[in-house]
Amino acid sequence: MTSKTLFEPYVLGSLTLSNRIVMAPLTRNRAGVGFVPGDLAAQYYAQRASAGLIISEATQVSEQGQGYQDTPGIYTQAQIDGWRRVTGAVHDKGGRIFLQLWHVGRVSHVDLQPGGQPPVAPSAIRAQTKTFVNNTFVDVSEPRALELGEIPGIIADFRRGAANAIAAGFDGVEVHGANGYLLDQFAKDGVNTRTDAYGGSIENRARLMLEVTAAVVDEVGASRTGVRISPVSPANGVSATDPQAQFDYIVTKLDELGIAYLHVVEGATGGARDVAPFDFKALRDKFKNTYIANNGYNVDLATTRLREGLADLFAFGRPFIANPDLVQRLKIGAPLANLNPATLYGGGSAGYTDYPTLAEADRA
Ligand code: 8OZ
Repeated sequence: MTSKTLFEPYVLGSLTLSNRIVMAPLTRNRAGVGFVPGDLAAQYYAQRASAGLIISEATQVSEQGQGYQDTPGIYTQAQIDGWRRVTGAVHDKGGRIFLQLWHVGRVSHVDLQPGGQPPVAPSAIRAQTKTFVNNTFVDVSEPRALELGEIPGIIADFRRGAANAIAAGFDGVEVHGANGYLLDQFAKDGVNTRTDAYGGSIENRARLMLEVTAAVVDEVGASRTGVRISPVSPANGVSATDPQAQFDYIVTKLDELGIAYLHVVEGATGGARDVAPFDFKALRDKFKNTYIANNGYNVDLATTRLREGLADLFAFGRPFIANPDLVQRLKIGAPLANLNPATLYGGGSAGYTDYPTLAEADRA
């Protein structure tokens, strides 16, 4: 045991973070025309710049990669320019920010897809889940299976997204390999029934996530690359018969790529930590760089895990929404404000940039 605390600086690759608390990626559906993040987004992220590291909301790498209304992209010049204002505002406050690179795969709707086409997936299996489109929650559309010849284009989209993110001033990028989106769909056998090089064996199912990560590393460098996984999360209808073997393999290979961090959703995303038996320590032991732990942490649990050497950084998601000064509140043991679920997804400043800090609340 050591006496490390969450509130001390931490060196992540070439960056020094001011503390060990990470703002997890949070989808807020407030991008403007052209899926460009606007001034409110810059204000929202800057308000949360006291996090040791911010990971942006999931950001699609292509039109095809979009699954919900008004989520931002990172494939046009206007999007790069919009994000540059966000990164500038965060850096001006002394914060650090990575962009999360996203392709939703089958979790989409024809109304969001180029030419009204079906969403793409490893296999033509519809997700039992809903998406938010045309201002309402609807069932996702029936997907089609990606052809083998389309896979290089998907990898190229992630590569371009990574390059664009660096051009927009991000400190690095996180590959979204979690929560039942495209890369997690390929990794999990309940959803991937392919018989080519991207399905069947553990190695084949891991291939897309690893090839995408290798391309991103090649583009922006391993020290600016992280990957998020959720081995046992049933999010968006995925399932795996042997997640331990699947993710032991994936993490071994991610370690070989030398990426800066591994970000693990431990349990069901936003739900029970013990949804299924899984040895997360086995992943930690296979990965030598930074391990970011996520899901239902509080200061006590995070500090215990830190001192046991089970994680280096701790990502908090929903608590950051209503507590822009979450780090300070956790540090002094102040009460946390509750978020308003009605303003989570979509809308304007209400429930986005109007949650006060403790000091602002005291003055009011
Ligand atoms: C909530 C609503 C829409 C998307 C994830 C990107 O779960 C998401 C997401 C979360 O990773």
